[in-house]
Amino acid sequence: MLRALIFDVDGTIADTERDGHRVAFNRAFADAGLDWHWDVPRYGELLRVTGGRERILHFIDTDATHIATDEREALARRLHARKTTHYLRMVDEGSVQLRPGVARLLSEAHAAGLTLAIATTTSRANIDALLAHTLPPGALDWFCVIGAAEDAPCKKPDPQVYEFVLGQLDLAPHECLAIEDSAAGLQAATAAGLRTVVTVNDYTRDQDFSGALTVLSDFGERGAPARILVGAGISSGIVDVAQLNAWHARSADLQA
Ligand code: XBP
Ligand code: MG
Repeated sequence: MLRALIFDVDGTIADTERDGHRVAFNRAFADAGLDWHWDVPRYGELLRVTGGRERILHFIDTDATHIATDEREALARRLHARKTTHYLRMVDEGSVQLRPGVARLLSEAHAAGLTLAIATTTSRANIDALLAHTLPPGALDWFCVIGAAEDAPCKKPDPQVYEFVLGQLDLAPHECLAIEDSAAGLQAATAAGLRTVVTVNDYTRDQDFSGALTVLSDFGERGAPARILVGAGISSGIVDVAQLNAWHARSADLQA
C-alpha cells in the first residue's frame, strides 16, 4: 500500500535553478567583486555537481585555479552563504513559482491522508521559504519530514538524504514513492530502494532515467495535460492520487 510521497525540491516542486539559484550565485559573485558569471548553458553543466557550495568549489578548482588551494573551501562557504541570502530574497519577492500540478497534487495527497516528505540537496531555509511563499498558509505542516543539506552532507546521487527521510518516517521503501527531476536524484532514490516518478525540466529532460517508474513532462493541470515521455499513459493527462496509487501497485506487481 502506498503510504508516503517523498518529493525532491529543486526542479521538481519548483523550477528554481535557471532563474533562481543561478541568478543568486551570480549576484553573490558580483557582491564579492568577482567577474565570474554562470550563464544558462554553463549552469546546466555545473548542475552535474550537486550542492551549491560543492558547485562553487568545483568551479574554483576548474576555472579559478589562481586561488590558493587552502583558501578555496572558505571562499566557497562565504560565497554560498551570500548566495543563499540572495535566493531567499528572490523567493520572498515571488520570483520562484511551483511547477504545473504541484500545488494541486500536494493538497490532494494531503487530503487523501498520504504522508508527505521532502528529500533535497538544498538548505532547509530555502525549502521553508519556498513552501511558505508558494503554498497555502500552514502547508509547511503537511510535510512530516524534511530532509535537507544539513541532514545529509553526502549529496545526491548518494542515497543519504533518502535514507534519512525513510528512517524518520519509519516506513519501508516499498511503502513510498519518490518524485524527482534529475538523474542524480533518481539514482539517490533508487539506491535507497525507492521507486521513482520523474518529471523533467529543460535542464534534465535528456538525462538517463532508466529505472524510473514513469517519466513525465509535469503533473498536468486542467487544460494543460502532462505528456508521458517514458512509461504507461494516463488517460486524463493529470497525475492525481489515484494515478500514483496505480503506478505504485504496478511497481509492486513487477517486484513480486
Ligand atoms: C538541487 C541542488 C542544489 C541547488 C542549489 O537540489 O543540487 O544544490 O542547485 O541549492 P535538489 P544550494 O534537486 O536535490 O532539490 O545552493 O542550497 O545547494
Ligand atoms: Mg532536483
